[in-house]
Order: sequence, then structure tokens, then C-alpha cells
Amino acid sequence: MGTDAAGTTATDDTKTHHRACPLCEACCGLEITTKGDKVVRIRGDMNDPYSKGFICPKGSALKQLHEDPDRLTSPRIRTEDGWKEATWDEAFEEIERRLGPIVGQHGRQALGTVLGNPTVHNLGGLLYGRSVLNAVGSTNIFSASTVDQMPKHVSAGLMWGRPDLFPLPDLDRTDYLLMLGANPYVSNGSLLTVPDFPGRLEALRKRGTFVVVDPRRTKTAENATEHLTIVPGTDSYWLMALINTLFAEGLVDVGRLAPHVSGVDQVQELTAVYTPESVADRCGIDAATTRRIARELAAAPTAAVYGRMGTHTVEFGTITSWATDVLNVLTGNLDKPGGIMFNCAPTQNLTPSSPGGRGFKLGRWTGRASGRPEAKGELPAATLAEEITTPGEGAIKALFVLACNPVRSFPNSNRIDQAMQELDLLVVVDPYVTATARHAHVILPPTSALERSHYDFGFEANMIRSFAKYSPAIFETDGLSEEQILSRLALVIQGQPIDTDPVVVHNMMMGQIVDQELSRDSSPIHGRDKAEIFEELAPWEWSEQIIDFRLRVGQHGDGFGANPAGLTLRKLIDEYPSGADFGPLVQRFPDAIKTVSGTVELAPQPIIDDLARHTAAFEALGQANEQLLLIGRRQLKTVNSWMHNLNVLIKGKTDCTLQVHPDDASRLGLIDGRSAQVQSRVGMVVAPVEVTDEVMPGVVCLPHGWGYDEAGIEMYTAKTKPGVNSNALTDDAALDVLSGNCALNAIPVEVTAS
Ligand SMILES: Nc1nc2c(c(=O)[nH]1)N[C@H]1C(S)=C(S)[C@@H](COP(=O)(O)OP(=O)(O)OC[C@H]3O[C@@H](n4cnc5c(=O)[nH]c(N)nc54)[C@H](O)[C@@H]3O)O[C@H]1N2
Ligand SMILES: Nc1nc2c(c(=O)[nH]1)N[C@H]1C(S)=C(S)[C@@H](COP(=O)(O)OP(=O)(O)OC[C@H]3O[C@@H](n4cnc5c(=O)[nH]c(N)nc54)[C@H](O)[C@@H]3O)O[C@H]1N2
Ligand code: SF4
Ligand SMILES: [Mo]
Repeated sequence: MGTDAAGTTATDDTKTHHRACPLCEACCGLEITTKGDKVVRIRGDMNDPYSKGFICPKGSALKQLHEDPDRLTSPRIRTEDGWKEATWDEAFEEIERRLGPIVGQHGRQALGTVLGNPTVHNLGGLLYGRSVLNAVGSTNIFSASTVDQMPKHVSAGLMWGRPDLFPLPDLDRTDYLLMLGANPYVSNGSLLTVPDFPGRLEALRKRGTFVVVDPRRTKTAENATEHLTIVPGTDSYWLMALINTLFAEGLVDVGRLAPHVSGVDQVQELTAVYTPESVADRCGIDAATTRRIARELAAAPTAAVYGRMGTHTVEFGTITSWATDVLNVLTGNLDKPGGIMFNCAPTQNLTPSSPGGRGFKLGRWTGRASGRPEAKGELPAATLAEEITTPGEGAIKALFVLACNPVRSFPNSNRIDQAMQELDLLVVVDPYVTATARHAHVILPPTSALERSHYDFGFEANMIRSFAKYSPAIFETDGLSEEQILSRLALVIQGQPIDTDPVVVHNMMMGQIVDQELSRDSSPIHGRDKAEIFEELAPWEWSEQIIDFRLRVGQHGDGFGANPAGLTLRKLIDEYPSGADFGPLVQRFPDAIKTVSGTVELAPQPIIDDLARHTAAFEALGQANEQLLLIGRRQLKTVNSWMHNLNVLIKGKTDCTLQVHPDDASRLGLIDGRSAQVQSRVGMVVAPVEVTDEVMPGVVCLPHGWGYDEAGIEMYTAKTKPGVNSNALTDDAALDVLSGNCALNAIPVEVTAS
């Protein structure tokens, strides 16, 4: 028995490896046993100080994912006679061949990039996707962020000047959690990386209170202290009524941060019309309950209000996100242990600073087709199709899709499906021939998750502990890793010769990262010789070099000699194979506030402007909702538009059903197990009906990501239970104007028996 690199213990050819699961934001520690080139067992890593052995059914399915025969291992090229398996050189040559004339004729603005959710879960995508964006060089940048959390970026940007500084409920220490539009018993958390979210909620319920606001009685709602159903799309009104109550009852107490908060009086005016009585019928929550919740929030020693998907993917996503954090501020819970806090990850080393900065700007440019403003450098995903199909200068002719399946994940996806077929070049980086990839001219499949190393740069800032963990690759491969694919792709897009060594892309990026750090006054390596730093990084290559560098200049790092006992990648691997925990969240305000005023802005102008639209919608809504509203439903055993191809996960009862409340079912003549036709403004699907009082009356619920029956999709296990694509129904015209985020919930639909 011996120990080799990465804390891997070995008996003959049986080895135990420790790594983080890359499938969702929880980043659970896994213990993976292999024998030769086979995975023997995957279980939760009891020694991981953050996840403590927690695992969900997807984590152990990494074995089946790795072994899936439908997963591509070599590139595909479209020819006149159909698909051809190609070498990597052939694939990049084909991209070069098609791209040249497009750039020659239309310029770089005719190129576009789409980044999908798994980009954040794989280090290659996260670090080297940027080089593809830079090479493309157009403003046609789209990502899953505008079908997801862009409202949170925008409200954080407007309120504290930091669009990437997400407010985190201090889950392990809070006394009171008000959670809206999130279902962590299934999703395991979002914009909040907390492995074993359910276990932590159970602990909270024992010591305090946890209230769930959701139109559906989810597993999370079932386990809560209290569940309030709410009419989809109306959370903003209800949150405003809570704020209104705090003012009306003299319960506002900003606390420690009071000198650093502006706009309190304006908020009082802005919320004046939203009394608990005025919102009651529209939201479906009576005034007495609203007042009680406001009082409970104010009275709790510590409290946190947390809203996610269900509150962000609606037409007033940014206002909802803003109102959530206004409540956190007005109850004195912002940046307070047990309230809402911000992380300081091990790879960070904060520059001492005083509050104030450049702030956050929206709409620096607009989309060409319908003039939608950018947010955080991105155009709305909902405008992808129109940016391809609207003729004229700047129309997208070549699209690079990295780890994304817009034909299933973006709203009005049938329109995107059509638009994809108009492209002169579609390059998809994906391990599967998905609904999107089937339209590609070239598919570039990355290596499997077990064949690459990992570090969660994408989620460390969302953790409620300061935590470092390195995951070594488990298997060797002759496939191309994502970092190599994206670097080669960047070079081809730049117009570099096909045989250029992709390491130049890495070296250039590394040079910039090091330069930036050397010039930072408070850096432990400030003023040092660059060559000397590179020499110390020489044992590592590619992503590992970046990880080592960031750990060493980070707050616990060895500072390249300044603090010899400090952290390095080598030390993390040798001494902390299951991860290193550096403690709970710490207070970061007021220093971290980077608005122009240097204060937390409770009434930023763009929000005030959008509140006019909000009030108009509130009045138009009238006293009650007549129309059936469609909401989504995440499922434990699948991830968005993939993972349906693994029999271990989809076997048993098919869950792609339209949930309908018994009252609505009898009114509409719908029968459990039979089909219903669901019609929205943009599309129609036929789905099996599940009559259940899990959903509130007036609401129907369909999961997303399904729909494998169409020709060309090569996921043959998924095809045995194809399900229907809910994004045939979601409306690309229903947008949160401020953030460009689409509405995926509260979609008006008509349902008839079929
Ligand atoms: N109706 C409705 N639509 C939704 C949602 C909803 O709740 N309701 N949720 C939205 C949300 S929150 C999100 S984030 C988006 C997600 O939507 P997408 O961004 O499309 O992400 P996924 O469907 O998770 O995966 C996209 C593709 O990545 C591929 N992939 C997996 N691992 C890797 C990898 O390591 N490298 C590469 N290159 N590819 C990989 C998968 O095979 C899959 O085809 O969907 C959104 N769409
Ligand atoms: N198993 C699994 N885990 C996942 C994913 C997955 O696909 N599968 N996807 C990952 C991704 S990309 C993300 S972004 C996260 C998302 O994780 P969460 O934010 O927890 O999102 P959901 O599970 O979609 O839960 C959203 C909840 O909002 C409710 N809802 C819908 N409309 C409204 C509304 O108007 N108001 C209120 N208050 N509630 C509403 C829905 O009923 C649902 O229960 O999950 C991640 N984890
Ligand atoms: S909860 Fe998420 S990170 Fe944890 S094992 Fe499941 S899929 Fe992996
Ligand atoms: Mo997401």
C-alpha cells in the first residue's frame, strides 16, 4: 500500500481518489475507488470538511457518465453525406475553412459566443472560455446567466457596486430564513454553495425558523417550519409589502451599517402603495400573514432573506432581487453573522481599501435586432434567435457554443432551433450530440469529468466557509481537455496557423495574471521579478499553474517565500486531499462597497425607473389572476438539459408530467395519466397530466430540459423516455427589462384535454 500524488491511496491497482463533484453548485467531496481504468465505487467523502460525506444520486452516476457509450470521444464534422468522425486537426481545419469567408465578408461582429452552465463547473471552460470570447471580439455574447441569475448580478451591482459579490445567507448561524423561489432539497442550492443544504436546513429548523414561499409544495416546503403559497411572478409585490410593514410599524433598524446606507427614506416612498391589503389578492397571501412575517423578520436575533430561480426568472426579476436585499438591510442583517454575508475565498487577498469605487453601469451597448441593453457585457439569451435571423450588418453568421444547449435551455427554443439552421458556421463544444449540437458543422467533445483536474474558482465565492479544494484527474486520456480545445479554438478564430502550439494562449493569460498581481500594492509579490515567479511556477502547467499562483498570493498563501509555511498547490494536494477549511463568513462591509457614493444604495435610479413599469403591471393585474400560469420544476436526478442519458438516473417513474391542481383538473376535464395540450403565446406541447395538490390552484408545472424525440439527437437512453421540451412554451418576449433575464416562470398558458 502506498500513497502517490494527490492523496491517492493504492493497493495493487485499486486506488482511492478524492475530488469535488462537478455536477452542481454544492461541490460535494467524493471518494472514488478505481481498479485499473474502471470506477469501482463512488461515495461521499467523509473526510471532506465542508460536505462531510454528503452525496446525491447524481454524484455516484459520474461512473455511468464516464462510461456512457453515447458520449463522444472524437470530433465530428458535417459533410454532404452526414457526420464524419474527424481528427482534431481536421476539425480545426474545417472551422478555419468555414470561418475565413465569413470574417472576410461580414467582419467579426458576425461572430457570436454562447456560454452554458457547465462552463462554470469545469476549470478549462472557466479559465480558457475567456480566450474564445476575446478571439471572437464581438458584442454578441450570450450565456445561461440571462436565463438564470442576471437579476442578482444587477441588483448587487446597483446596490453595492459589485455585480459578482453575491449576498449569502449565513445558513449555519442564522435564526430565521425566509426563502423564496428556491428548492434546495432538489437543486442543492444556487448562488450559495452549501453541500448538504437539506441537512443544514434541518439543523436550522431545530434551532430557529425557516419559511418557504413557493407556488408549489416542494420537498423543501414540506420540510420548512411554514410554507406560504404565492401566485407566480408576484414576489416583488409581496416583498414590497413586507418593506411597507417595516416602515408602517416602526421596525426599520439598519444597525451597524446605518452610516453606510443611503436611500432609506426613498424606499419608504417607493413602497408606500404596496400595503399588505393591496397585495393580498394578487399574491394570494393575506395581510395578517404578511404583517406577521415582517414582524418575525424584524424580531429575529439574526435573519436572512434569500430568493433564487423562482424569483429571478420572472418579468421583474431585478426588482425582486433588489427588494430581497432591501429587506436584509432594513432589518439590520446585511453583513452580520447569522444574516447575509460575503465570502472571502482562500485565493483572495483583499487590498485594504475604503468604501467607494466606480459603481456599476448597465446598457453600455444594445442588441442590434430589438435594442435590448447589455448587462455585465452580455446580451439577453432571449434575443439569440433574433440576432441571427434579423438581416443586416452584424447579423450572427458564425456561432461558438461552449457547453450550452440553447435549443432546450433558452426561451422560445423552437425559434432558436430554426435560427441555428441559418448559420454558416455552428461550432459546439459538448460531449453529446444534443438538440443544439445536431445542427453543428463541427462538434468538439471534451474529455470526461474524471479525466480532468478541477478547482472550484466558479463557486468559492459562494461558499459559506472559506474553503480550498483541489481535485486531481483520475484517469489519463488521449482525448483533448477543455483547456486545450478552447485554446486551439481561440487561435483558429484569431486566424493563427492551425499548428500553433496552444500553450501560447495559456502563457499570454498567465503573463497577464502575474503582471496584474505584481502591480497590486498590497500583493505579497508586489515589485518582485516576474521571471523568478515563473520559475517557481514551472513545475506546473496550464490550469495547475493558475491554481498554484492564486493560492500562493491568496490570503493563506506562501507569497512565493514571504510566508514560507503558507499554502501552495503542492501543500493543498499533500496535506489536504479532501479540502482545507478556513472558517466561516467574515464581515466585509463597508470596505467592500464599491458604489460611486461609497454607500449601499437602497434606491438606485435604474430601479426607481423600472418601478414605473412595476406599478403599471401591479395595477393591470387587478384583484385576481384568471389565467393559468406555468412554472418550472427541477428534478433531483437530472441537470438542466442533460444527464437524462443515464439509465441509473432516469429508470423508474417518468417525471416529465404537467402537474395540475385537482380543482383546475376537474374544471378543465383533465384526467391523471392522460395527455393535455399546453398552449402559450409562442408554442404548444402535449404532456401527460399529473393531478396533484402539490401545485396551488391556477398554477401548472412542467420540468425543463426534456425533449429527446427529435431526429438527430444521439442520446439513445434518453430517447427511451423523451419527455417534452418546456421551453417550447416559455416566451422570449417576456423579459426582465433591467437585466435582460428571461421569464421562465409565471408564463400564461391554456391547457386543454387532448
Ligand atoms: N424552462 C426552463 N428553462 C431553463 C431553466 C428552468 O428552470 N426552466 N433553468 C435555466 C438555468 S438556471 C440554466 S443554468 C440553464 C442551463 O442550460 P445550459 O446552459 O444549456 O446547461 P446544461 O443544460 O446544464 O448543459 C448544457 C450542455 O453542456 C454539456 N456539458 C456537460 N458537461 C460539459 C463539459 O464539461 N464541457 C462541455 N463543453 N460541455 C458539457 C451537456 O452535454 C449539455 O448539452 O437552463 C435554463 N433553462
Ligand atoms: N438536481 C438538479 N440540481 C440542480 C439543477 C438541476 O437541473 N438539477 N440545476 C442547477 C442550476 S443551473 C441552478 S440555477 C439551480 C437552481 O436552484 P433553485 O434556485 O433552488 O431553483 P429551482 O429548483 O428551480 O427552484 C425554484 C423554485 O421556485 C418556485 N417558483 C416558480 N415560480 C415562482 C415564483 O414566481 N415565486 C416563487 N416564490 N417561487 C416560484 C418553483 O416552484 C421552484 O420550487 O439548481 C442547480 N442544481
Ligand atoms: S449535490 Fe451536486 S455536487 Fe453534490 S453529489 Fe449531487 S450533483 Fe454532485
Ligand atoms: Mo442555472
